[in-house]
Amino acid sequence: MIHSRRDFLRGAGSVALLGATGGWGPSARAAERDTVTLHARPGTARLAPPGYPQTPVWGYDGSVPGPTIRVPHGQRVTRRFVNGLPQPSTVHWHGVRIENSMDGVPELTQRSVQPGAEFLYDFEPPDAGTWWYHSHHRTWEQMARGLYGALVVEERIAPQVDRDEVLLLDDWRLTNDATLQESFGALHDWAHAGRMGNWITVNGDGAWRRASSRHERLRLRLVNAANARIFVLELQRMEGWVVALDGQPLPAPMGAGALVLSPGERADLIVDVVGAEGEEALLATRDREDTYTLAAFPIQGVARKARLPAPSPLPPNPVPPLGDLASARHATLRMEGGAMGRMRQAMLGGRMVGVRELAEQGKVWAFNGLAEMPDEPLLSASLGETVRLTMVNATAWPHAMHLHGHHFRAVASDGATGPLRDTVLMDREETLDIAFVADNPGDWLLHCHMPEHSVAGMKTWVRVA
Ligand SMILES: [Cu+2]
Repeated sequence: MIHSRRDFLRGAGSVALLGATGGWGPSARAAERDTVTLHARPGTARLAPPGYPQTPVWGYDGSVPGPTIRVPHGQRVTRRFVNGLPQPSTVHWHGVRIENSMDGVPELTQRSVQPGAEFLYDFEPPDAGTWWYHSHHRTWEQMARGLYGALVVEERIAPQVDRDEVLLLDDWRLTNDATLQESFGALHDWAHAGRMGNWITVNGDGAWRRASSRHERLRLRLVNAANARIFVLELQRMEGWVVALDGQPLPAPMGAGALVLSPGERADLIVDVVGAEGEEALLATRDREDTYTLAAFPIQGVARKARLPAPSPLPPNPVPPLGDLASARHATLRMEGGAMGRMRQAMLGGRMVGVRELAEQGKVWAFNGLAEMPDEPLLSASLGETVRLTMVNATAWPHAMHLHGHHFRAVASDGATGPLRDTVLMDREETLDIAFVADNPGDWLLHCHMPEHSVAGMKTWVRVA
């Protein structure tokens, strides 16, 4: 049984549907029969080093990561999602400025897909770039079990590189026999940094390595697929540029020095291998004083005598420019709670509840004094309107704030704007203004991308109509 896009959606979600019913003529039904499946199911993965058993995981098509979906810009992505899990699930296409009914958020844009049921995801990504997909139901468990993969939309005119590698970074909380620690939903994680792992993988491999050659040019598409780990990245014996953040090209490539990638974020790098033959070029991460290799590129041979010239910027995507910020629709989002926080009470189920009882109900954070998904949106914007949000992190923890369906820019106090992002890391006690053009109709989630924080109170939504 295929759940069509005309499936019941609550509230204003149906507004977005009016435009989505046109594709269901006879030809669409014929195409549906040939549609590639994306099958969420239990599987195993060799996450731990040789000598350890394989790890039972949940993966798309049973693998970690799921299949990399690569399409040329302008082509539709069509996948028949089949839920072979023992729980309901949905697929969220992170960063894609997608039509609302395809966004994969349970109870906001679609009903959860029950075990054994299916849902047809069918959309044309408006932007070229590096995107990814992951579960959006019980994300704190399902993403940690391995339900994620990459979605690459190739530029019509791609930069000249010798190789294009997608590197999905993740960490896992493994036991000594390489099974996942069944500590999903631990309130201690929810109230602190989230579910931090003890074993890091790249593309599901704890020792990812590929041969390279001197002066070879690589495009590295980095995705932070971890629940909670903030990766501080560095390159060794590779030099180059960041050419895109969160899938959106930078107007000018910037030096790929220190790079911080919080959960959900991506960075596209173009790098040259500059080490000597016999050395290893490395993508590494720093954790306090330690440096840990994520991906190794042993250097064998010479690709060319000298480095290639610096790359041109990637072609920009059709994201509308911000309107006047002084007259923009404005809302404030105050983030509270967590361990070592000052929150003493919050609204839950229509009444004010003290922190002890909140914790008993699995709620330890709040947005604007509310410890659950609000019935009313944080703000309602008219289609095409510029929106400015002031986010106040009044907690003792960093948070990776993610807006669905749109890309935004940070706005400095002098009015200067940053690069387009769909996720932004906010430090403890930081206040940050972001602005975006509300050009995508529907109901859109705004939440912390550390799923332990989101489920425990850090989510709200905006309406664009
Ligand atoms: Cu958070």
